[in-house]
Amino acid sequence: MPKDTKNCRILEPEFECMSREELEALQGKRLHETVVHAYNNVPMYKERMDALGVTPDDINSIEDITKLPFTDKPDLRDHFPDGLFAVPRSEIVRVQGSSGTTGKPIVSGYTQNDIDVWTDMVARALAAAGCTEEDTVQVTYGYGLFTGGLGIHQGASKLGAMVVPMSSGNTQRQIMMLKELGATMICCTPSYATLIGETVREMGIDPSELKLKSGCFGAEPWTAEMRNNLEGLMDFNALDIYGLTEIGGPGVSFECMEKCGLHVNEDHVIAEIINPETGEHMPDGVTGELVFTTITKTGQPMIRYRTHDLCTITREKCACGRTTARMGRITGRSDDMIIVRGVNVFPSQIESVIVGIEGVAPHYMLIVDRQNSADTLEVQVELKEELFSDTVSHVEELRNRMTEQIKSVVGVTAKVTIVPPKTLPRFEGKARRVIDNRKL
Ligand code: DLL
Repeated sequence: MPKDTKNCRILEPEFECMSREELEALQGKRLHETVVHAYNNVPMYKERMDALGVTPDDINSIEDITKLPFTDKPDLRDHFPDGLFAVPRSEIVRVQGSSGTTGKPIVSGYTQNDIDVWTDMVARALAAAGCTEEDTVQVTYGYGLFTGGLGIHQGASKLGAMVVPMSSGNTQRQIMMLKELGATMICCTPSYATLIGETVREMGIDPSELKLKSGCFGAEPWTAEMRNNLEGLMDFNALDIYGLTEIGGPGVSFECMEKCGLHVNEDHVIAEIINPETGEHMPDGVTGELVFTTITKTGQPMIRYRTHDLCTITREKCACGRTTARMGRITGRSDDMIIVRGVNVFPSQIESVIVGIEGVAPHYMLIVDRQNSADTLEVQVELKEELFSDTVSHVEELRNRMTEQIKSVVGVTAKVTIVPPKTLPRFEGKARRVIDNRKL
């Protein structure tokens, strides 16, 4: 794999490579300003702080952040659509949203300042993936309320790249455009990128006929094994990009070519890792729930927003030169965790087993059910075409191997079902791989 990493750029070294002391001083100052703004303009924050006996004057450095109350998704639903706006509606220039899994969407209001900040964060991410004005970026995230399409579009435009605003779907057409317009970068969910990569191969196109050199993939959890598989399919650098509507969309953090964690744009957000049960801070390197506080967002500032995403954080300097904190891959969401016979199971654990096995396609579904009061977990996997017609004993051997590995990684015995090639669902946006029939 010719992984050309020389184009990795640090767009704003004055912020991305600050010393920790300078960065924390800047964060403390911006945190204070944000808390003053939120306290004075959003009744929910004032009520919550008053209830804890905290005033904006108590918040002067990042250590003070633990004095502040948490915010969570139900707060956004309860104040839907504009109850958390901190400026008059006339100053809001955009809302973005996410569908969520239940009921009302989550929306966030952006001022022009917020759009500019977000654009800068995405531009940093794309630059780290090698993007310059010479590049053509095919944006295959959905456009609309979802932040993926417009977010990447804005960041790529800021860098002067040529944008191909495809939105998601219509895989054959995506590939035709990739070929004809010679995109050098593609941005979409990792599951959709995998489908595009497989379709490229099926169409008999050698990836070297495309000009793709890298892509920024996110909006859903994916594993290191999934990256290896994708890079093998497409012969490019597959980088992770993370974000959420409430905090500003994609670009909250991003991978550089070192591929060892996602750099948090710490001059715009403060990241904490907490114990999801107790709310206490966790030390660096220990997995916990990510919590973000925006420190430059004016339209709808978020204070200690609980993402429910689980990962670690390190503050060691990266070999790329950036000094910003790095998140490990998201290993799951605390609310996506399935509990099977009392054992916590994250879909990413199962993905790492399946995608690591030769001959098994990187597509799967997890079906949880309850029979005679006992939970059951079925893992449906596809074999690649060339193995499907293989000897029964070989297929049986693969099934046993997967069952054993799942048992040893997750601690639960799953029923592994092998289904014919191309029969499991494919996803053009975020993949939904768990079906829980237990109606708990
Ligand atoms: O998914 C924003 C985004 C768009 C990020 C494009 C990256 C690329 P939401 O729809 O609000 O926003 O969903 C946010 O998606 O809390 C995570 O659970 C998950 N997520 C986002 N990026 C990643 C990632 C966008 N790189 C929720 N790895 C977040 C794992 C991710 N999970």
